[in-house]
Amino acid sequence: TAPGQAGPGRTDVMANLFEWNWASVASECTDVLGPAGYAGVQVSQPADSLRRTELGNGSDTVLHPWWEIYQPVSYELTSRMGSEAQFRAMVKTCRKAGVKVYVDAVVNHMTGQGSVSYGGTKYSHFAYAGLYDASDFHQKGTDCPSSTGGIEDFNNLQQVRKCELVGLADLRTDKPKVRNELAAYLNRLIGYGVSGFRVDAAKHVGQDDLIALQKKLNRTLDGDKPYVALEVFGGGPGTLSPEAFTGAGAVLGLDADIQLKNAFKSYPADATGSLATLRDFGAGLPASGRTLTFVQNHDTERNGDSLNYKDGATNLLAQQFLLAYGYGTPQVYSSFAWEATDASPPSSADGIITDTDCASPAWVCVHAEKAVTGLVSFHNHVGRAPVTHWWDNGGNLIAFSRGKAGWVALNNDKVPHTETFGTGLAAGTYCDVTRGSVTQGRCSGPTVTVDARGQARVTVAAKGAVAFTKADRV
Ligand code: LAG
Ligand code: CA
Repeated sequence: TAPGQAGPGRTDVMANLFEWNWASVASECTDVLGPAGYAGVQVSQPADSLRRTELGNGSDTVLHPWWEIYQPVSYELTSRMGSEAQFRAMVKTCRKAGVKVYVDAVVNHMTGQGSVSYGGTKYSHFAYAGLYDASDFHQKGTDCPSSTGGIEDFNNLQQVRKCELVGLADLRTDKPKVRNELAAYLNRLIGYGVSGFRVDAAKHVGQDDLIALQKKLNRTLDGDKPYVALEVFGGGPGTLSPEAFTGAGAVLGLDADIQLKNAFKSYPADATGSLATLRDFGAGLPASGRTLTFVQNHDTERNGDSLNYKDGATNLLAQQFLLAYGYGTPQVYSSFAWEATDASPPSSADGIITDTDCASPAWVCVHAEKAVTGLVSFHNHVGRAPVTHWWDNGGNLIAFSRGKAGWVALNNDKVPHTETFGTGLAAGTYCDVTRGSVTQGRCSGPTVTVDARGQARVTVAAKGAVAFTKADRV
């Protein structure tokens, strides 16, 4: 099931508040996400995880890197983000604000190191008190054919599924007991009001085990099947490709974010690609209804696959395009600022993540930028109306309508452009939602006048956009 309407006037836009603590997610749902029209929020891996107690080798300088959370040690919900009570309160608060909660679920593996956790779970490698023992994990030789026990060949089906991903203990997801433990964990979250999951390392679980696991899941509090978005990197052959997983869930748009980077900022770094290519955005990619799309996530913002917040106005413009165009279920990523790729989120000395402060340079609240919330509203208003009136200058100025419901122009050049565009909208004066909004019939920002032929003469600022829908008429 695609993530549906969560509240009045909402469609499917999700925010991804990576490594925000539960208290901060809750207040953001009430203060920003709900009012701005977000239908959902993805939150970080909530199960108890590794808490490092010492630094590794010389190049290792961060005690509590962001990736500690990808090493679960039990399904207790005490974590860097808060307590189980805070998690439950957050889900309740978000649902009340009309925002559904989607959880990042790690089902492929348990921790690969350490013996200390945030919640105090007793564990060692392959032995997790009261949960799993060595017989619940794939083993080198018998199950995993690589010499090291790790995945050495990412195009080898057996290695990808049954060897260790970066040394993380690989669960026997084909074993009934393991499936039952995983289903019990996910059903507990569903019982707390969670609406679905981003499935970490889904490629390494495999289609059959993912489908079997989903058969054990309950309906959500809204009576829907949980929405499932599978993390499957592109590049793998056949069975290992994202397209081959769409029968087991939606997939993350991990090729789409590469294409967005290439359109907005191609190699070499100071080149700009061309937005004109986006006329066919989605061509060759998994079906729109089966894809969770984003400009970046926590991996790609660091590994160079995608744009990131350091791209500033270019990043915001790409977010605006994704929300306007209508390929995939759009998700907007907001997290903390970083220099080193393994940096910790703002935390206490012992790794507990502190409250998000969008006014501090330590956090980057892309989802709350007016340029972005204006397009969230646009996306909700135009619904499924088709892309029409496509216009481009062959380079980095594009414009299009969504049926008769809305019109947008985007300029990725470093200079402004003025053109006469066919908007497909009725004659009238419209509020540009990238900079203003309509209250009591007045626009708080600039307006655009559409004439009787549906045409408008518009100046689109350098690295800027203009957008309005038929609901933004003043
Ligand atoms: C994912 N999707 O499939 C996550 O999106 C990605 O962020 C996770 O890797 C990975 N799979 C496992 O859940 C991250 C870091 C890794 C980190 C891992 C586990 O990118 O660097 O590995 O989380 O915390 C770290 C060390 C490794 C070490 C491993 C096991 O960097 O050197 O081998 O821990 O001890
Ligand atoms: Ca596996």
